[in-house]
Amino acid sequence: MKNVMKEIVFVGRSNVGKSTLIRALTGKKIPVGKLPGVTRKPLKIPYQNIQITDMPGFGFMSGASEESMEAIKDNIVHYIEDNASNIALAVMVVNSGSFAEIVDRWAGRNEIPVEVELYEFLQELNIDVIVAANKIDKAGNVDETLDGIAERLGMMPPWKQWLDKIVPVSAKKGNVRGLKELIQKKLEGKK
Ligand SMILES: Nc1nc2c(ncn2[C@@H]2O[C@H](COP(=O)(O)OP(=O)(O)O)[C@@H](O)[C@H]2O)c(=O)[nH]1
Ligand SMILES: [Mg+2]
Repeated sequence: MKNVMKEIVFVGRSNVGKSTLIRALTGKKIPVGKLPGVTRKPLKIPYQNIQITDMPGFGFMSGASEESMEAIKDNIVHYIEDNASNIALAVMVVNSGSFAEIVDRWAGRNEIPVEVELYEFLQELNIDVIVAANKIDKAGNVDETLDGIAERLGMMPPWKQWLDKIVPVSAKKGNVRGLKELIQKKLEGKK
């Protein structure tokens, strides 16, 4: 075995709460942005015997050009490709309240949204992905919201069939136990 720290990458659109979530999971004070796009480079956070990587957020950012948004996406893809052998797990963070709407808007233009593309890309690389449905504190009907997310990622509802793939969280309220347990379980399984 190579003597390098295994890595968990956190990916997601800007402002979905990646940094807040990593802070809630690890207790480490990492920069949390008032403005989207605070995390521009992969930020490496050592945690226990693993490295957590806070990836730059992709998608729309006020003040960013189309090219720089594309460049961020390319950076993420290259980073993941280059480090695939070391990546034990990916956590894709989504904003529960807007995920379905964003996917549908893109689908209406016959386009694939970045997060769906990334989700498929991770699967192709055989990287295990957990979808962290964040800001669930703001969702009206929790089950309906989670069904909508699962469905748009190709997982047939009800979402409860996919408890090892999708987990509701509220990073802001510190409600992240389900995710913590799932991460632990997946890492154990990989030993
Ligand atoms: N209501 C709610 N707000 C959240 C939650 N998690 C993060 N936020 C807020 O979302 C904003 C973006 O969070 P941040 O962690 O910087 O997002 P990032 O760009 O994905 O790293 C901040 O104002 C957070 O306080 C959550 O679970 N619920
Ligand atoms: Mg961030």
